[in-house]
Amino acid sequence: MKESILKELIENKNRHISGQELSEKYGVSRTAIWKYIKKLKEEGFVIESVTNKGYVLKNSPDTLYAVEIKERLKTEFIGKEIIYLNSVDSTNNYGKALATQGFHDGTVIVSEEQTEGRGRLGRKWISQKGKGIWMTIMLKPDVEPDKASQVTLIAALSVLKGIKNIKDIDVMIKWPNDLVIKGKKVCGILTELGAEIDRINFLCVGIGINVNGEEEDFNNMGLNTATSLKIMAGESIERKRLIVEVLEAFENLYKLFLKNESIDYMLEEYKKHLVNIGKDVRLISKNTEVKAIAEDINDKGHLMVRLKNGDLMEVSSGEVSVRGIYDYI
Ligand code: BT5
Repeated sequence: MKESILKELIENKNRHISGQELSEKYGVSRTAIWKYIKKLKEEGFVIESVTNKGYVLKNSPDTLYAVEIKERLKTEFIGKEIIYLNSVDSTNNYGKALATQGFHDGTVIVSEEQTEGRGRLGRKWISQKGKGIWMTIMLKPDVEPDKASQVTLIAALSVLKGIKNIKDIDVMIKWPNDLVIKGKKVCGILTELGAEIDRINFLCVGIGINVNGEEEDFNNMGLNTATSLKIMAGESIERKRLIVEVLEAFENLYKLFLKNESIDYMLEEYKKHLVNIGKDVRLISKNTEVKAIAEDINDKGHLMVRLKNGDLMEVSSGEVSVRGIYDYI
């Protein structure tokens, strides 16, 4: 109900809407309407109330209510449905549960905080309340399961484009699933797959972006390898705007992927922003560790590395963990 009232206020930004009108429309008392307005004000919405005229929205805080994101979003199907949560264990967990009930292709789950945010291989993803974007895009791509990992690269480039559309900062992609600024991690992506041998049932593309976290927050959490856009840009970034930019960029790239069943159309652009090329990497699998030099990304989204003996080897993100000697993890 609170979100419905907010939707009315957004749609009627140019006039006062009376408590009477809202109470008739939603079949609740005027006192109930007043209580929802009070709650919204407590959350930081600036709502002017004028006797005998009603309410008008003057300003919004940096919350991520679905109605406010949808109002700005110009996409065909990504984010047409948005599930907004105040708190959740993990938006990817929520997405996987949703997948068992059925969902609209492109549904986005976004939460103000995650209490058990996840990275890859059981690692933790710290997701401070209100300071970042913790969201999952739910997809049903009609492509073979072995192409699913390419969606991680699409998500990475979308986040990069979204950030750059707002602020020209020196953000780079670290294959396969990180974005870094000056060697520190600002975004991580976790793509999870529900599939049969030859068919994808669903894909959860989890995206975590540190937007307005402070230097001391990360230090206190022992995350000295992390940074935020605010730290790097020197000013706060509006999270809603960034979500809109990222989802719009994602839809454009993802539609081309579905059409071509490949990411070759975006490889050139992707590689321009890659930190890995020419860097030493360690390929870590269960019992072995091999040193190599990253040379290229191929059209399957795999990393091509040059081994010490001169052989070129193709590495997919699922097979081994690639860690740069230069980096932090
Ligand atoms: C990732 O894993 O980078 C994937 C992170 C995906 C997070 C999103 S948020 C929405 C969705 N719901 C989820 O539950 N997850 C997704 P990985 O490459 O394994 O990196 C994990 C490592 O990054 C940790 O071991 C820490 O060292 C570091 N880390 C944890 N929290 C961080 C943060 N907020 N910022 C930067 N680094 C962090």
